[in-house]
Amino acid sequence: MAESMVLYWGSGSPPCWRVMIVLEEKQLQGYTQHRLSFENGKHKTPEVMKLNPRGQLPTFCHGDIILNESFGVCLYLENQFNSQGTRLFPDSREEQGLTYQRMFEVLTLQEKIDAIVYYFWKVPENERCDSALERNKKALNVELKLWEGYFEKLPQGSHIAGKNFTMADVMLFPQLAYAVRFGLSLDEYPKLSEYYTRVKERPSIQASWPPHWNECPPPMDVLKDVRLSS
Ligand SMILES: N[C@@H](CCC(=O)N[C@@H](CS)C(=O)NCC(=O)O)C(=O)O
Repeated sequence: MAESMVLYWGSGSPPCWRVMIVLEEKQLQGYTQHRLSFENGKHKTPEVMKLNPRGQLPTFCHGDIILNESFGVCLYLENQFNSQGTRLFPDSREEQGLTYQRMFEVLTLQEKIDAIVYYFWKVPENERCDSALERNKKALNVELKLWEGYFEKLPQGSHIAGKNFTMADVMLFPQLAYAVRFGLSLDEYPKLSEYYTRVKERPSIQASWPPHWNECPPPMDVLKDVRLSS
């Protein structure tokens, strides 16, 4: 089945990583991969633009079906391969509700991380405003404390929506790892830290770990003092 799948992806992109984790969890290894370089603008080639007019990654094809929103791809794969590999939505009403809630909340976490990382990427040094940056760091600290609080209410060793790994973890883990890559220290968030260390070892995460993270040091550590912002 995976032979009729093609994934265009970029290393280190949390949206691409989500899709790759689901492909691993659903035992859909063997799909065709096109790893493209953002630095060289390979995500804007006519081949990609034809599939995704926004020129963004991931872009995914399954036969003649094209999907280029990471949440859409993940939900499609879970529905199409429901009984294969890991079931990513729990049966119980409570855990299912929590899974939906947390997986979409990750978009808020992503927004708060991006507000800082993209600020450094896009705004030239002489145009940066310290107070805006400090405000964004405080907002990220508040957001991380919220996630820390979610784990405090769960039994030790839980995933974000309960005992098992779910679609909410598929969304959360890459975002957390991305923040760590850009300097976030989890020392002030012990539950998140424990979760990060444990889930990092999961086979689907290891198999899809961004290859260039193993090869190159991070280009910046802009999130290093977020925990001190309160
Ligand atoms: N909503 C999309 C966002 C995808 C996205 O933002 N991809 C980034 C990489 S993380 C990208 O391709 N950026 C290049 C660009 O926007 O030109 C999804 O979740 O799949």
